[in-house]
Amino acid sequence: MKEYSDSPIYRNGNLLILAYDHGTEHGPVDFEPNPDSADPKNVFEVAKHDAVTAIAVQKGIAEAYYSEYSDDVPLLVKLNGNSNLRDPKDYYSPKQCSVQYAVEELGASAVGYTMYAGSDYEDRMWQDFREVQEEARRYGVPVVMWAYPRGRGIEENSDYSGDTDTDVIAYAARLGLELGADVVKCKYPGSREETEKVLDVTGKMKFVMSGGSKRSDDEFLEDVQNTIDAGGNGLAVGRNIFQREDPTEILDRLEEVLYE
Ligand code: FBP
Repeated sequence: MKEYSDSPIYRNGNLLILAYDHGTEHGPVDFEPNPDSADPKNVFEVAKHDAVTAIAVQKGIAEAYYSEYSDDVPLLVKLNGNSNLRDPKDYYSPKQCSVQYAVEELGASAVGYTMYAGSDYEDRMWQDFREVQEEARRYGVPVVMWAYPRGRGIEENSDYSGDTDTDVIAYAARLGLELGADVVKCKYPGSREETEKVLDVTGKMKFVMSGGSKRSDDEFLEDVQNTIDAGGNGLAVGRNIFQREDPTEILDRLEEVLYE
């Protein structure tokens, strides 16, 4: 990992990535609670809030919309992704974009890559990540690993209770450090204490919590506060922002938790 302390995706060392790749990962069903969120322009408008340090989108959304917002929010291009439509034998997330294209053509300040550790295809993903990580170093942009352990290796291992087992999250987070990510993004393990156990093994790498499905303001803010109190650096969040009709209030509160 590298510090990249002057990267625009950090504010006081912390970050809030507004994740908006759900049209690939989950499909339009995620826009139903707030139909305005189906139009990327509306979500780019939300990303202008000072609490947001980067917006994470796939290349097609970046190509079509980012030029209008490049003065307002740094861009993180999600380099791989997949849909929920197919029924894979096991999890694999193919690359659709190179770091070169993301930085030179789209204006990215950072790149993101989903790693499904525990899948039958983990070895292919390690190879893909290696290319991403080394190319990102050449361009001097931080790499955020979406560390999502899942697949047969975890499902069939009786030592683990699933992909939110703290040991599994900690293992996946550690892979981020070992493989050269600058920020690792993990599922919330359920409490401050469990988050501390994960952070015990992530070294100098930054750690952000994944937002997860929409919950009440208080429940969501408590999870974020616990992450910060445990020593984490923020969050990458989608549904808990864009599924709210007016996300300003929650972003104001997040700004206090993350940066003040
Ligand atoms: P949310 O805050 O909505 O959970 O978004 C974070 C994120 O990592 C997105 O980038 C991604 O689309 C989604 O979660 C994947 O969720 P999962 O694969 O766990 O269903």
